[in-house]
Amino acid sequence: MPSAAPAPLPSGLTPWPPDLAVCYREKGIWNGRTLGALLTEWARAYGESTALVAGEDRLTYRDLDLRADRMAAALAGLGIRPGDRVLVQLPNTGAFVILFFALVRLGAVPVLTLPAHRITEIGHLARLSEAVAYVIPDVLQSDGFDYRELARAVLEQAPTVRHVLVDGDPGPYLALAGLDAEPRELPEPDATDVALLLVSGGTTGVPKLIPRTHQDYGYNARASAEVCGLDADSAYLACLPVAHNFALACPGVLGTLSVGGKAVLAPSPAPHDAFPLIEAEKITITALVPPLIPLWLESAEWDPADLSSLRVLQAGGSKLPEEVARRIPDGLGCAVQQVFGMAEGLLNYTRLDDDPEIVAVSQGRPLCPEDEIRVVDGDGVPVAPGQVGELLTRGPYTLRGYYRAPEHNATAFTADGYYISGDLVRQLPSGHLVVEGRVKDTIDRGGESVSAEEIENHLLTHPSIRRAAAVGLPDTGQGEQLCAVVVPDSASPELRELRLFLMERGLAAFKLPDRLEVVEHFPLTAVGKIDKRALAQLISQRSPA
Ligand code: OOB
Repeated sequence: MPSAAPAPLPSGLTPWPPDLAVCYREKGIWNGRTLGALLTEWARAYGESTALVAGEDRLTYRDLDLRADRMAAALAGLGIRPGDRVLVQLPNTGAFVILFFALVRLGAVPVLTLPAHRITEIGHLARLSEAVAYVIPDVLQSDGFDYRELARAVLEQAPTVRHVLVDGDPGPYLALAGLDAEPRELPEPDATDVALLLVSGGTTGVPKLIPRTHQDYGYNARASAEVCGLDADSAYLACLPVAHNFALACPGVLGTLSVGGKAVLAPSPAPHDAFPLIEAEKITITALVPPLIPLWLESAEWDPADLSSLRVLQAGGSKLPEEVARRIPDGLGCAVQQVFGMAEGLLNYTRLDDDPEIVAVSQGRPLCPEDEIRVVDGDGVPVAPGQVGELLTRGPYTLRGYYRAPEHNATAFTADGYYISGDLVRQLPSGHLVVEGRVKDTIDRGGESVSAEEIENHLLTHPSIRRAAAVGLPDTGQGEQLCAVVVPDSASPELRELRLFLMERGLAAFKLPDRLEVVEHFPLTAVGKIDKRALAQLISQRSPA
């Protein structure tokens, strides 16, 4: 009989069962180090090397260590205490990294929201976390959005927020730059404590918070750095938001710092921002979400920037089409690494020495030998090897419960503590996983459930379709209509021709699209994945052609 799940601690962490905790410690996966103490160690080991480059900021390891200490002292002076939650909504700036380390040193818990979040998400997260402070930029150059206005709305909704700290012109609030005080002795948090709260990446429902402990997140960064072959000569470019797990710790900024490398922050993943940094800083590795990669491939054809330092392009966050994966080595002159990860924990990587075929078609295998995975059918029973099923997982850096979400937790985990991911996968004999879609990303058409992913893969084989999504639209007759939404390469196919094309590929008639819609761009989520919900909404506002 599986034992009942341990109850959440007052900090909101659902602990791992004692026997597994012992195992993770004995294997050295959990090593008792806090994230704040790690920065001290790195500063001792790599003192004068460049740790961080962001805009005008260039910080050595020693600078970063000192700046974090000074900010931690100032935050303590404001009355921010161990265990307090602080909402952080900063773009890719030096201030983000300094603040992150200041908070974890203090034992205060950063809630890492993304710059694209707005009042719906931030208001909810502020109330859920009962945050005592909210840290924002003034105005983002890219879109002119004024976060001080957002702060006003947040203060109305979340009475626990006592301080708004602004990187830039503070308006009526406090300037983050003013948070500077003589370093002082601060009690060190415990490595088993919650170090940070990540925001779940789902595109449906309200975001949930994921507690990550110091030592589980430290492992996440360190083991990822190892799998990516990072060392002191590595230069990582964070193009994606650093508040997202991928760019923060997979291996991201933290993994790079753990080996004495240089972390460079780009203001955006647009080639005109990223390419000059790759050239100037001799970037060796970076990470993108797949929708951005065709753009990089196109730009690399004419952009004069020298990208020859780049060794590895990590692709993750959503499925990388096989055809795009195959174009990367020639198009960008570097290897591709597929990363199938989740803020909840489990990370899968293709390895740098994997057969290129596996790298093109799979999304990697688990990072840690202690990651446990099961692929199950709708009844929770393991499927036959190689068959598609839902991925369940547990392990040393995978959550055991969302933060303050007892009702959701009752259905999001199995009785023996596996996280029910909602991802459909099949496992290759090598152990690599191929992602086949989401459990709920199906279109219910005339009583048949059609996988959106399956249709998308077929659509992408059409020579004039560059990007494709299959969405279900309400239909009184057959439940849902299957709508193919495409970004064409040049001239778009007609619906009739597309149906014929798919039929010739041997697709069953009930899987053929009822409707075809052409768009210039797909709406994207805060981190740049295709936002299916927004897409379906957009299309349902158009009248059928
Ligand atoms: C990453 O994390 P999240 O939390 O924003 O999103 C997780 C979900 C997964 O459950 C899966 O549905 C999808 O995003 N996903 C992929 C994928 N990587 C993530 N689906 C297909 N292929 C992939 N390679 O997205 C994330 C976290 C750490 C590293 C990389 C990505």
